Amino acid sequence: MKPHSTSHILLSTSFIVLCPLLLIAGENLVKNGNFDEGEEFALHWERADGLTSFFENEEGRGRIVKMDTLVDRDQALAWAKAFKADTTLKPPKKTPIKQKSYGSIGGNEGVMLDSELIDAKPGQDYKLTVDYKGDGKPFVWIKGFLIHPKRKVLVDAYQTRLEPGKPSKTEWRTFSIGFNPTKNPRVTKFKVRLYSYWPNGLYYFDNVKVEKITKEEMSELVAKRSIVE
Ligand SMILES: [Ca+2]
Repeated sequence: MKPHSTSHILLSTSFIVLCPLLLIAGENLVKNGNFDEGEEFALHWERADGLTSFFENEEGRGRIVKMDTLVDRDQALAWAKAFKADTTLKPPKKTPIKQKSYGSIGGNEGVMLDSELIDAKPGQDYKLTVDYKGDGKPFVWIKGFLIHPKRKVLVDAYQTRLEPGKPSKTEWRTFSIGFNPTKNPRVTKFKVRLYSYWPNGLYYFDNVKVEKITKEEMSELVAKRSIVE
């Protein structure tokens, strides 16, 4: 029996070693996280409205998301409503507004763009990564949902956010956080929300990634994180 026991131990050891490697090379759970899939607009993302949010191309990156928070609030809200009802409408020309005006969408609701829903695996830790450059610090939210038992609609049940530490106005930098949406065990779905607000200006996003990570990676990310969940 002895040789058998030895090989069993060896197999177990290699299994333990391989597991974290497989997880590091984890697939991106955000569909079309680089925004490059799709013709006129990025597939699997909410539609950019052409006044406050845009899908643009940048050399070497393919498609990216740009947000402009220096848009008159009333105009932005009216357009958001019209665009939601009919996405074939042409975006209006921006109403002029002062750079530091609090009457902007950036000084109020902010501008946002959501990913599709992702299934939350119970107990699983995840890493969110995003490339960012722009005039201010955006938030990249993780919004978790439970399904209302009677009404069968999604209900907010978890949220956390990535806030870039030292973003640059002109150079792309990469930022990450760890998160676990099933900290609230009733959460079954989550999504990513790109969000920018103040100061008024331009905010750029690319390569949004959510991947499964090990407990060890999670501990490292939590230790690095300045914002406590
Ligand atoms: Ca891209």
